Amino acid sequence: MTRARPTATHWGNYLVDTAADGTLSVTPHGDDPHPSPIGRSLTALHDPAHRIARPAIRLGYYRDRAAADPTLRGREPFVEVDWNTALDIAADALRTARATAGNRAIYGGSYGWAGAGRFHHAQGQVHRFLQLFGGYTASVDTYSFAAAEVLIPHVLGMNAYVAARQAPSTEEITRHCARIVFFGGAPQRNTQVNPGGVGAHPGPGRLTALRGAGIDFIHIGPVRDDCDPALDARWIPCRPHSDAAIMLALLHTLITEGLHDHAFLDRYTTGFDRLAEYVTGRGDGVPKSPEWAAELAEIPADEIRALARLMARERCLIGLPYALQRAEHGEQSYWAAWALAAALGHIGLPGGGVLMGTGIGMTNNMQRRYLPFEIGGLPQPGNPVAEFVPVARLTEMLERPGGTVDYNGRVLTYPPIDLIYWAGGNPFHHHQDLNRLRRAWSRPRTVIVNEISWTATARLADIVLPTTAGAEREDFAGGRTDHWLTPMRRALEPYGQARDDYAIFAGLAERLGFAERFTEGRTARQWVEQLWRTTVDNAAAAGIRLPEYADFRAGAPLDLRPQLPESPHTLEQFRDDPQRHPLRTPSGRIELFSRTIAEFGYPDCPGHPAWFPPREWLGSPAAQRFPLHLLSHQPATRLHSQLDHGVISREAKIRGREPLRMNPADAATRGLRDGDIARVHNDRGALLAGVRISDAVRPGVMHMATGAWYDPLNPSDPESLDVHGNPNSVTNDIGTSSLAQGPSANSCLVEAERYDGELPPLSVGTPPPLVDAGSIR
Ligand SMILES: Nc1nc2c(c(=O)[nH]1)N[C@H]1C(S)=C(S)[C@@H](COP(=O)(O)OP(=O)(O)OC[C@H]3O[C@@H](n4cnc5c(=O)[nH]c(N)nc54)[C@H](O)[C@@H]3O)O[C@H]1N2
Ligand SMILES: Nc1nc2c(c(=O)[nH]1)N[C@H]1C(S)=C(S)[C@@H](COP(=O)(O)OP(=O)(O)OC[C@H]3O[C@@H](n4cnc5c(=O)[nH]c(N)nc54)[C@H](O)[C@@H]3O)O[C@H]1N2
Ligand SMILES: [Mo]
Repeated sequence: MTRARPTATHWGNYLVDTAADGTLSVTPHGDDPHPSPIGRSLTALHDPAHRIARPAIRLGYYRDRAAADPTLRGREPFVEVDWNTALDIAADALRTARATAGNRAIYGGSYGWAGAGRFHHAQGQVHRFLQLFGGYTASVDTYSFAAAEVLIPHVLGMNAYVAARQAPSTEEITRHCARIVFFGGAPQRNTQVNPGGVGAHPGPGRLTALRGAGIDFIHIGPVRDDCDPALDARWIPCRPHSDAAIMLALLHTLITEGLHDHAFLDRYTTGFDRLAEYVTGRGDGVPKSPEWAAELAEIPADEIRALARLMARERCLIGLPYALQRAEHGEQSYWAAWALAAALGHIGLPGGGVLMGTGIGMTNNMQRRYLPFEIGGLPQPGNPVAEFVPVARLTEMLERPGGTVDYNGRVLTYPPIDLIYWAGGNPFHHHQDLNRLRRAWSRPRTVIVNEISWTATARLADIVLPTTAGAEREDFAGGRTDHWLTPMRRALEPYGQARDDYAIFAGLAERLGFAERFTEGRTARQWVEQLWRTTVDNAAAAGIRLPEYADFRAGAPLDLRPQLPESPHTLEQFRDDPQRHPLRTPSGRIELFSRTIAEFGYPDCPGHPAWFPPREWLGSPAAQRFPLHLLSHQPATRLHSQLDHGVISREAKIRGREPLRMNPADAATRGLRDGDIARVHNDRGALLAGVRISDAVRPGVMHMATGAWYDPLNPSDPESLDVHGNPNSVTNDIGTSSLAQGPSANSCLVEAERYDGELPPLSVGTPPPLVDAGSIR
């Protein structure tokens, strides 16, 4: 055995060791009381069935370069070439794209989580490289939180993540909060993960503390175990997407029974009168009463009324997972939740208000102590191209060059994309309606992908550049919402001929004439040390002492918590003195009516929270043909699509297919039994999944994780069956609304039936067909 080396991932810190026969072993770091089992999947890192060993060029592209037929992408073998050839071809493609259509024709949004290290972060690398190359069309916002990212600044005058950090600590909740009302629960599985790294997982212990505090937990949502059983929450199984209606009806009860907090509303909010007009029906003749909502949500009106009274009685926290806004009109449930909290008057009091991002936030690591400094990152010189698209409008951008799209009060024009460069993300996992993306993806002349593994995205590229994984690099990790800084040593040798993203971009920059500006003359190791020095300096300015790099590198992960000051909450300061600490909204207050949004004039997002029936939900006409609502959630067994081939993810699959949970009644009417393979379909596509029958899922709903590698049975068929079970084979690719244009992954109706045919083999379990350059003439 060699000595185990420390590495860091978005789901925890581990020690990695290699036995003489090459097998890997992974041990969680001793500082972590509840390590994530996902770490065990790291043993698959050197799996030759999934790793990309050598640079590879699609056959037609190898022959014809940018003149190759782009519609053959994903249907031809790859030619394995040496690095010089691959980098020459990629540099040529970049030059050609820039010369024909300008830098705006290069799409470099490259959304994705990549790995955890600060220097080797793929997005930082690709963006810096493309900026120095003259720029690229960028993306804004995230698949996680787009609707809130655009809405919350209008309502609260602050960044949505800053607002999410106003979350009370576990201790404040246990001391001051009488009741938490969750819309969609607080899935503990999601607390395994933290962007940038997580030194320890205190979550389960905090849950026990919450449980012991005598808090009344209420969970309104379609899936019972979204709330950890340890909380023993009362479950109100509503239809998915009825949350905004329920919140408006709760408001209706508060208003009609005079239970709303007049003093709070008068002093701290604007526009309550406009909202109240809508809620009571004075505006449109439709009172948003409990009876009205009961029909939409399929829960008893009396239960809504009783809940409103309970919420008004004592300190109450409203909890929302991000998932709620990953839906058509996702802005509305989030806005309505803040309006409801304002009417209750608990905003800015300890243990009250709104907690956004429940699973990841409720037992979060920070507990009010956020890093008061920036961790060093690769410098970004600035993007000379000003054009951008909302991140989830990817397909539309490729489909409609020159077309326009509304976004947050602006009209954006889609640039004509000639070349896509992706590093550190997997759009053929994360984007909605993958069959539609596959068609649009065949428009640009060139697609370059830096990847570790043969993901669907790599298979759909022209130029595939094999990248090292985090455990194969020296770096350090640190998340913005974590209080640990972790050294990463090279725990494994790079697989095959894989290179760091940095080395790949340095090689391209050299060919394109800006090597010196890209590298600044530093080796990777020198950059890591430089970023550490920046971190040390930034920390020192905030009064926090960090060791020199050599000591840090040789030592254990650093827990900064004892040195972190308690962060004041903007909303508490605002509550204390709204004149001295106004919010940065036009009114200085919480905007329950936003003139700004109203003046955008969007028919799908008016000036106050409102109910809009989504196109796809159980209450829509479409449900007659497709009567099941498919909710796709974050996977318990992996990070998105990463290490889908690892042991933890694989063990949960059913005959190799992604599990799908459904209610016993829905299964029975379709003759489905536990362990069967189901074909899930709608007009957009079809997928195979393994059936798990569970009464934790409300009738009419199916619950399935994202991230199984998309595996179309026949890549020549634009509507092909996905034989592996990626929910985005059937999800709908529409914006949340004209305001945010966020992803609406959860607004998806389907039908399911038993799949009795012979089970098609998985092609993602082996590399695509590869040929040697020597055999081509
Ligand atoms: N239907 C549905 N779709 C969803 C969601 C949902 O709830 N439902 N959730 C959405 C959300 S919230 C998110 S955040 C996205 C996540 O979407 P992504 O962030 O795209 O998902 P990942 O699987 O993390 O993709 C990261 C990719 O980077 C690669 N990688 C890792 N390290 C490196 C590196 O160092 N260099 C390079 N070049 N590559 C590297 C990995 O192999 C992997 O393929 O998915 C979204 N999609
Ligand atoms: N293990 C693990 N943890 C992760 C990740 C991962 O990939 N793996 N990804 C991370 C990322 S990128 C993100 S953005 C976060 C955030 O993740 P979130 O978006 O907060 O969580 P999800 O798991 O997508 O969804 C939570 C639950 O919301 C419920 N839900 C969906 N729609 C509705 C609705 O209309 N009404 C109600 N009431 N409930 C609904 C679903 O049943 C679902 O289980 O998680 C992070 N945590
Ligand atoms: Mo996310």
